[in-house]
Amino acid sequence: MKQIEQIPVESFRSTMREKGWIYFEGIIEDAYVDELNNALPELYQTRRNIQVKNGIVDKTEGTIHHMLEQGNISLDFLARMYLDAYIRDFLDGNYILNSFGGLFNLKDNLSYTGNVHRDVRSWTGDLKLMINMLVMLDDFTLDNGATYLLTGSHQHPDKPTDEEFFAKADRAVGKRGSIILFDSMLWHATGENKTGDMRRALTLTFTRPFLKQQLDYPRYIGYENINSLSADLQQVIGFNARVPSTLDEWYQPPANRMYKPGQG
Ligand SMILES: O=C(O)CCC(=O)C(=O)O
Repeated sequence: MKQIEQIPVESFRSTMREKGWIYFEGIIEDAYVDELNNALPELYQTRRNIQVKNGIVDKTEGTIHHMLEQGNISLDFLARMYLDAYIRDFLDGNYILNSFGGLFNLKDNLSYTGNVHRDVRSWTGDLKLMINMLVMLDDFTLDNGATYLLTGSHQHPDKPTDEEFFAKADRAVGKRGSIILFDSMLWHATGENKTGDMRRALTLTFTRPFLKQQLDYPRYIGYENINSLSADLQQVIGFNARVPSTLDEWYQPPANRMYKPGQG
């Protein structure tokens, strides 16, 4: 498990409490960023074909949803458990993947992520349910659409007006290979890309294990593949927090249960 501890957990905790977001520079080595970038076009095309087939085309160009599947780089990415100690601290223990996406922020072509939004729909105050991981696969600049983050907005239930948001929000300017973690209650938006080059990112969310995932990742990966996955991967994909669907699955000793101990 790779782990770069560059910020003491106590500082992480206070920054998340006060600002709601934190920047970790230089987490992913350059060659691996290249590997991720090289893998994205094929994943995008598969998903774009379905978006188009099903008429999901309004403001979706450049968006890649649910990259996690057997046989591509996403499982390897997840297995690296980047910033695990911080996510674990924020969510108070074991956590699972809620979504694993990617984004080509294209020139003059903002996707729906350019709308001011937050990624958890319920405001739960000090009880933290979800954290976002934004992985910079290119340098993020003011010109190519560095994310807008409204510092401190995770402390307030109400949505700011667009006017207030864009006047006050900070910009997530940073280096390729860096990661921003932010409280999913923080209001944010992708910035417009005015350059000729894509601004690529991975966008993941993690939750406490009892929250419903955006896609049933254990089923998508396949229950039959569980033994090919490390204990960390089984946990983070959600194999320890499944919902039984038959009485036989329900009546099991703890070690074989679909919903294991330690999942909240
Ligand atoms: O790509 C970005 O700048 C922000 C992505 C985003 O809005 C999200 O992950 O919810």
